[in-house]
Amino acid sequence: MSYDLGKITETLIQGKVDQLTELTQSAIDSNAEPAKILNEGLLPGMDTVGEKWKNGEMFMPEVLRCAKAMSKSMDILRPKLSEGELGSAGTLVIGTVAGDLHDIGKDLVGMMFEGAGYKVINIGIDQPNENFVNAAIEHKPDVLGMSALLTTTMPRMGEVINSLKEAGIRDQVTVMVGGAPVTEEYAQEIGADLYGANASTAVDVSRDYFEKAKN
Ligand code: B1M
Repeated sequence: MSYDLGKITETLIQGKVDQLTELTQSAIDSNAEPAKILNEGLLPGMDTVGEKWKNGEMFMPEVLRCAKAMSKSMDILRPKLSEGELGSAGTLVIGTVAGDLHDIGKDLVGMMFEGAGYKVINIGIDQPNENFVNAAIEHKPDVLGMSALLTTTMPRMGEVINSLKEAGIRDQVTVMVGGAPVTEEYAQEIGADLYGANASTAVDVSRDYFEKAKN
């Protein structure tokens, strides 16, 4: 049996969910290294999807299909990847703030981070402030991400940041905020480190931040 990582990349970019799942499973059955399938098959595909979306060559429904295809393949790979392989780029904890049930954008952000090599812990929707703080303590993520889609729930993000300060761990985690009503100015006002305008730029902003921090 043989496998073709280029075909995996191409099929992901085309958003063919079932075909990508089959190709991923067949690569596993052919004894391909799971990390190789991820790093040389799926991740380059997700990078291209992010680029195409940013350049206006792809639209939201297509991106969502690609993200779904990626996610299904990750379901096959995840149990076979070691901790180190899965989170080679870092860890993201992400959730939607209390009182807010919107999850499509948050999940897309999570999937794009996963596509960029992050281990992603998605704590879900309508998460009380303390759940973000507890998740930051438990998982020690590189990035703690909060999503809010309602003007009425945006203030929860600043409250979580204050709770992180009170817990004495504010300087141990990079906070990213995003969601349709959230702006760069608002992110600064509440003391977040990073603002993600959309799922693709969220990954870029985070990469740039950690690159700069290294130098
Ligand atoms: Co709601 N809703 N909704 N809704 N809903 C909006 C947000 C609204 C703008 C619609 C409108 O009136 N035009 C409006 C908010 C107004 C405001 O506060 N300014 C609104 C309202 C009012 C409500 C209810 C109050 C309606 C009601 O019941 N009267 C209610 C509230 C429920 C609650 O949360 N407590 C409600 C309910 C719902 C549904 C449950 C029906 C459904 C959600 C389903 C779900 O998520 N599973 C829903 C939907 C679908 C929408 C709209 C139509 C679409 C949201 C969406 O999924 N967009 C939305 C109108 C709109 O935005 N056009 C609307 C696609 C998604 C990919 O984009 O979520 O923006 P988005 O995410 C982007 C970026 O924002 C960014 O990246 C994502 C990908 O590019 N991003 C981040 C998001 N989080 C990020 C985090 C980051 C970084 C980037 O770092 C951590």
